[in-house]
Amino acid sequence: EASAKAAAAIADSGAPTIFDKIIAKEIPSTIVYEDEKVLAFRDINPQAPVHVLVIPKLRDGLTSLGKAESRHGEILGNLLYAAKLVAEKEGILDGFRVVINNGPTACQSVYHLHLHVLGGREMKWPPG
Ligand code: DGP
Repeated sequence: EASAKAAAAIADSGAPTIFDKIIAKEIPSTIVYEDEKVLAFRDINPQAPVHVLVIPKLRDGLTSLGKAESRHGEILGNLLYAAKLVAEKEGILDGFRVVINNGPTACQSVYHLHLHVLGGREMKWPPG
């Protein structure tokens, strides 16, 4: 736990992540939606039949949601709207979940803000 927190503190410093390589298309991914500001691609380790990650192309300091400031309102709105477009495209508008893991205690592993869009099965509440 202590070393996970230390590792997270280093990751949260703003170093490039694997998502930068996915944005640059240096690493392949299965893209579901893309526009000039947002990229959505399938999670490599899916937790539901539909599991898509939605990320801002320009991170602008948003290693995690906990770093959000007032000026990030537009980018945060763009991500949520893109999540809806993904759900629509994937045919899960009637039932889907959007998740943000923030920090090591919530199992955040990549320090480039991302939304998880999950669906295609019955979703339980509360989540684990
Ligand atoms: P989180 O735990 O919220 O930080 O989620 C990070 C997610 O990123 C995790 O569900 C797995 C996914 N992921 C990590 N590396 C890659 C990758 O190289 N490609 C894809 N498609 N997904 C990745």
